[in-house]
Amino acid sequence: MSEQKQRSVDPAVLEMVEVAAARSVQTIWDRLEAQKAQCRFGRDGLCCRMCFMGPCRVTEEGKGPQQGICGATAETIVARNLLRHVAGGAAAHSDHGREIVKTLLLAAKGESKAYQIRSPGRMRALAAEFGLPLDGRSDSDVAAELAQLYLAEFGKQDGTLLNLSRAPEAQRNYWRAAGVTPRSVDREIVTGVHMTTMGVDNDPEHLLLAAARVALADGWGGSMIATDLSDVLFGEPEPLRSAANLGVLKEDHVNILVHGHEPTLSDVIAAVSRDPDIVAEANAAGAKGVNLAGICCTANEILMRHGIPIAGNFLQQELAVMTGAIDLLLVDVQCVFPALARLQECFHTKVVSTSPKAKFPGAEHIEFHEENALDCARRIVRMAIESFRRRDPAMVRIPKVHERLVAGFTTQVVFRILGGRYRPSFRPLNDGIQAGRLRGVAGVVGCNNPKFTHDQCHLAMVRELLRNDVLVVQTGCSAIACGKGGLLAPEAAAKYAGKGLQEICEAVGIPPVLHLGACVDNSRILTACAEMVKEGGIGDSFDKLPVVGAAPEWMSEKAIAIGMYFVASGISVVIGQPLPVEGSRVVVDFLTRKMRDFFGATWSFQPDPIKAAHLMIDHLDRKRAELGLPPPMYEVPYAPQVGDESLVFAAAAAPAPSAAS
Ligand code: NFS
Ligand code: SF4
Repeated sequence: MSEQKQRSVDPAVLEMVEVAAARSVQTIWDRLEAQKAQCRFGRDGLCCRMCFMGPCRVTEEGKGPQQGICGATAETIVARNLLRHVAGGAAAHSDHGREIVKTLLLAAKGESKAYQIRSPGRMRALAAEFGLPLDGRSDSDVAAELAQLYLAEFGKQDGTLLNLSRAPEAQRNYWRAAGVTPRSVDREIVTGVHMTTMGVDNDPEHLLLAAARVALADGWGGSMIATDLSDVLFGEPEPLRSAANLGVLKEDHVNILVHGHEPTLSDVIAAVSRDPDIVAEANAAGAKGVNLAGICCTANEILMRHGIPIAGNFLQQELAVMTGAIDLLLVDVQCVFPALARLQECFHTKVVSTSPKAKFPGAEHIEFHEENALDCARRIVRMAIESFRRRDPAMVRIPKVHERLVAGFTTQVVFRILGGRYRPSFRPLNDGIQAGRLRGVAGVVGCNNPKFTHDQCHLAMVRELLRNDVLVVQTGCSAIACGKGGLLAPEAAAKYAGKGLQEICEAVGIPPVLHLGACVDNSRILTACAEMVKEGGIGDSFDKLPVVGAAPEWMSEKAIAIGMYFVASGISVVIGQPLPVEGSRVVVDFLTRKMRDFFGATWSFQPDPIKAAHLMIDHLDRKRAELGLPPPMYEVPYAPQVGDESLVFAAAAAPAPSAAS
């Protein structure tokens, strides 16, 4: 990557990148450059390491071997690799979900002081949904049975996932016909990985349908369980105000940065850091208090439940440490740069890992178990106070950049806000779509990736969608990008939305971009779509709804799993960087065209965020036309793209990589 290409559109990031250079500290962008040209076989999915006769690299084009040593072709290798990625992503979300279920069980049994059932109403609603008896039973009794029921969702050998009952009948029929109805979470992941091992499944379509089944087990299983039970345990989010970007760090406070994904510890840290005796200890060390801020998805979790500000998204994790103001960085699992612990050589920041699943050489490991959560949290906050005493004020450089935002929307909250307290309903949303005031709904989600100018694609895409009267829902690092970019602020509607969307936002009192939470909370998009179908008038299955998804700067296997469960649930998805499948025309064709025959939706790849937004808008307009809905009420000057929603991919036209590259 050339120095010319801008690294970010975020002024706080640009400032810190300069600070890093001045202090000769490496950043992710430097390490990307050090990689030079990346391997094209890997990029296109053509490298196979499934057995150790290999590794093998193949091409479809005859410029090198067309088969691996075992005879596997490009299409088999590409499809197998993709299935493994989906399994990796689904495993991450779902293992997180499992920890939340186990925490619910502890809380129900009264075995941890740190956790209570903060939303018994939601817990009972879930229990009722799955047919558990409620009459005359205590909350803890019901919660214990509910937790056992959910635990079985991971490991049961028979039946299908319980949450599938939330999907419209038509969706379930698609799944049945394609043979992708997920049975249980762990089973699908294990079977998927088994199918990819040497000499098992060779049929690309069969492998890709298995990938859909694994992904569905994530979206409707592991992730949805994580969302529902986090709401039960940590409280149902409510819309609240907060702020995002590095400027939320405070020079005169002990700063603790939480980074990772599981809300179990960060939620307790949030409580402990406000403890009067902890605050007194911080004062004694010369600080005004303890300031907590988050990075990545754990940040989204505590933002929407406690209003705790966000320091930044994925690409800002090491820059936050480079402010010299982070006294302790607490990490658990997922999306944590291994480079972080090494920053301790240059900065006073103490890096503490907590998950039994993730250790970082050089970091202090304080293993966190739900049973000892309070003691563990206190110990960690005290370490932060000690670390503050070692902070060098001369090294502190906090960019004075942050934006105000509103977060904390859930399917239930939207239900209530739209319909009012006495008649909660999705009706006003469906009405808005039917009348053409709203063109449709777009879920814009996913990561940052240093191959793209940081945050630029998220902001450009979302602004273009808003201008065209598309309501945007967000999660993960994309939500953080838009929070920092001012798109989650209350005044964003007046500034960025088209006329129709503005009218809706004013009438029902919502911002034009709804922050739904962390990446596991993409499951909220599924439940919201189910409510839209139930409300009626805009299609009886997801693939008929004017709804579309995007991940413009994705980088994680988790994003592949999410995209796959969206598409397999009937919601077409546009991603920035293509999936690593361009080495096989058969696989590209399946994902971008043939999946429509099975699920009514496809993948598209489009790195340009404006072009991608237009693909999405065209898709929404097409869905509207198919439903017999009127065209959008307000014209926006934008020329629709001609042609199919799936792009013609470079791989289909350009020569395949040669074996020599
Ligand atoms: Ni999602 Fe959240 Fe961010 Fe990407 Fe990583 S933090 S789980 S994977 S980088 S959006
Ligand atoms: Fe090569 Fe086949 Fe082994 Fe893959 S499974 S590494 S293609 S021999």
